[in-house]
Amino acid sequence: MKKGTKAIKKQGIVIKSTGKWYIVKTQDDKTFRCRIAGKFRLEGKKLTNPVAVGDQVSFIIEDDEEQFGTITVIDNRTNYLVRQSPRKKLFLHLIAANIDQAVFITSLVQPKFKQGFVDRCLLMTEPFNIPSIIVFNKSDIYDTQDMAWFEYLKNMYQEMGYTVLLTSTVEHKGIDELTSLLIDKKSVFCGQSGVGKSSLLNTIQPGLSLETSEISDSSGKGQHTTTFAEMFAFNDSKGEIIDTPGIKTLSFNHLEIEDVAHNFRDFFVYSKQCKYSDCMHRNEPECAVKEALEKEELDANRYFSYLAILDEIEEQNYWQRQ
Ligand SMILES: Nc1nc2c(ncn2[C@@H]2O[C@H](COP(=O)(O)OP(=O)(O)O)[C@@H](O)[C@H]2O)c(=O)[nH]1
Ligand SMILES: [Mg+2]
Ligand SMILES: [Zn+2]
Repeated sequence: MKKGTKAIKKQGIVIKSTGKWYIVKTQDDKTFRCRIAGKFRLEGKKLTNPVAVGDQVSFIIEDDEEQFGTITVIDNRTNYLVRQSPRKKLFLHLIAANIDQAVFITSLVQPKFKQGFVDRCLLMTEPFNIPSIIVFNKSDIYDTQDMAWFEYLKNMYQEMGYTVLLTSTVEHKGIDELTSLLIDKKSVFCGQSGVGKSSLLNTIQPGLSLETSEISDSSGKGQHTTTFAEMFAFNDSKGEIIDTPGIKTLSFNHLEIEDVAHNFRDFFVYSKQCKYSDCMHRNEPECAVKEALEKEELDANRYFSYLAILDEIEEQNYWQRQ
């Protein structure tokens, strides 16, 4: 701050996070490049990014002309999406904060579908009860078998209370349906790379021109790669969308195995009948979850996702607590 000037405090919302800089937008539509001082923790863990896109913050203007400031307060979050930092194993990474709903983009083919990834995504939204939409993109290249698979998955996730959509940017399928779900909401878009997240965003918001496909052209000019999360107004500000970088693997280092069990909502109907109240549904006797699995009332892949996450967390917590 310039000598002799009085600190001016402002409030705004973080619309972009580069790790080093946070772009904060004020009520009067001005943007400031802000830094943050100090260390921040969440759920007892250090964060690679203390401030997330969607955060409501207060900041001091350091240079009004250059629109540069320092964040001093992060308001309490109504909710957030968090995962293990992909680069620093002991750190958490905030994906987004204060959202109305999450849109998880997947495809059954190109790239090959990973149900475990979807189940991990839902594990991020479940603790806050954030409404989640699962989008199956690239329907134009699904064969009959894929379509039957889609119907199966759709029924399963719908029964659990999630919204499921089938889309194709090539055939403009399901786009209007998706668009209508975004009106007046702040939605975060997540997905593994290659599923068509950027293509979908370009289709629902022409003029956005996000770069698509993994191969960028040689000039590299005017290209927009999603390296950082970024929020933009959708449909003449009838909503907001937070675009996030493609996720390779989704892991959690802030959870206990009980947290996982409590957040698989389809298990919950059965787990009340388990003999032991702390049953983790692995090898315990008289486990109602495993009985439901044997009767095919529960999906086997959901159960495999669950077991994989439990094992991962147990191993991680074991090493961390040594
Ligand atoms: N067949 C088909 N290809 C698509 C569709 N949507 C996107 N793609 C292609 O999938 C590739 C990855 O798309 P992109 O939007 O960059 O995916 P992102 O990594 O999730 O952002 C590109 O080659 C797109 O042209 C679709 O609905 N059908
Ligand atoms: Mg992309
Ligand atoms: Zn059990």
